[in-house]
Parts: sequence; structure tokens; C-alpha cells
Amino acid sequence: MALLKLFLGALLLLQFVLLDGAEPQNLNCPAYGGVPGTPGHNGLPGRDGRDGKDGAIGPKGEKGEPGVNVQGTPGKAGPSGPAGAKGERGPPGLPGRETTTDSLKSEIQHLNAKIAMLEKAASFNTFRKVGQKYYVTDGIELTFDNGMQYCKDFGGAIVLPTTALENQALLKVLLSSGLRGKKPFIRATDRETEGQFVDTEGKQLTFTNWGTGQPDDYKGAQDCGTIIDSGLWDDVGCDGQYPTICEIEIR
Ligand SMILES: [Ca+2]
Repeated sequence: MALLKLFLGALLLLQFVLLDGAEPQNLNCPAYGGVPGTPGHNGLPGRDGRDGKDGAIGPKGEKGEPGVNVQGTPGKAGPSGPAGAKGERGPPGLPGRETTTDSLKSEIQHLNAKIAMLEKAASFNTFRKVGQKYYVTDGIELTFDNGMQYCKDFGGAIVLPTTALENQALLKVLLSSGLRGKKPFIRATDRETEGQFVDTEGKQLTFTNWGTGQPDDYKGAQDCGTIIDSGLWDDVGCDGQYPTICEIEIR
């Protein structure tokens, strides 16, 4: 208790000293320190401070995953490249219109020539078809050589049967054209080699129909063949005038 009184007395003295020279207080009231009040409440939080400076650059991040492969739009066309090497020759084409036309022209020309020859053959008084050949005659009487030229002018030659059938056909022409007994020429001669009858081209005869004892080269002046009414052959003089029967081959 004594200490408390002493402590209070010291406080009073200190207050007095500290207030000395200040505005006069109610010095009439006795000084009394009183009991300290309870602490006040904490104040409200202050305002946010200003932003700080940027920090240092952080470490490099991990590599990301590859992106999706999406094709972009095509670019502009580039300039033309150099010319390529020449290609191999192609297979031949089909016949053109020109070839067909030429073929038709050729065929028409052939047909025209055939018609012309038929018209000539048909112009004779006697006209008989024998296989590919035509036996024709007007009964004109000429020497052997003139008869050959006469027939050649019609595209033929003096008739020469090469088979029994043709010989029979020739006989029919003879008999039907008023030449009975006139012994028309046939194109066989031995002028080159006596006794060896050949055709006018020198070829061996493939068929003959000589009568009995013929050819006899009568008086040494018979070198050309004829056909008589029986269809048999005889040799006569080439310069004699005998009817001319031509054979014309028309293909
Ligand atoms: Ca004779």
C-alpha cells in the first residue's frame, strides 16, 4: 500500500512537470490519473497499394504438340515448261475417204472398159460366150496376118480352141454364121518351124484336132490352120482369104 501511494505520487509529480508552461488547466480540480480505458478496435484496412514493377522473364516453356495438317489454298500457276521430245510414230490409220474414192474410180474405169469391149463384141453378127471369152465374127474374109490385126483392133486375136469344148463352140459359130465350107482361120501356124504348129506367140498348142492326114503342107505352101465343117482342122496357105473369127477375152 505504501508502494502504491508512492507510485501514484510519482505519476502526479510527473504530470505536473510535463504540464508546466502549457495552457492553464483547471488547477482547482484535484489531479487524478484515473483508470486506463479498454483498447480501441482495429481500424478499417487501408487502400490497395500501387502496382509493383514487372518481374524478371520466366524460363522457356515446354514444346507444344504439332498442329493439324491443313492444306492451304493453291498458289498461282508457274510459267510453261520446255517442249517435250517428239513422240513415236503412231499406227497407220484406216483408209481415208480419198483412198475409197480412188478405189471406186478405178472400179468404175474397169467397168467402163468392160462395157466398151462388150459393146464391140455385141456389134458382130455372131456373138457367142465361151467361158471367159467371146467368139465373134462378121464373116469378113482376110489373110491370116490381116485377120490378126483386125481382131486386135477389137481387143482380141484370131480364135484358137484350147479344149474340145471350145472347139465345139467354135464349130457352132461357124455353122450358125453362114461360114459353112469356108474354112475360117484358127490361130495356129508352123511358119517358124515347118511341121511344128504353135500359136502366134510361139507357145506349144495344148489342144489340136487335125483331120486325117493333116497338117499336110500341101505343095509346101500351107503354114496356117483352119477349121472345117466337121470341126476338124486343116492347114492352108496363110496368104489366102478366109473368114476371120475373133476371140475376145473380157474380164
Ligand atoms: Ca493342108
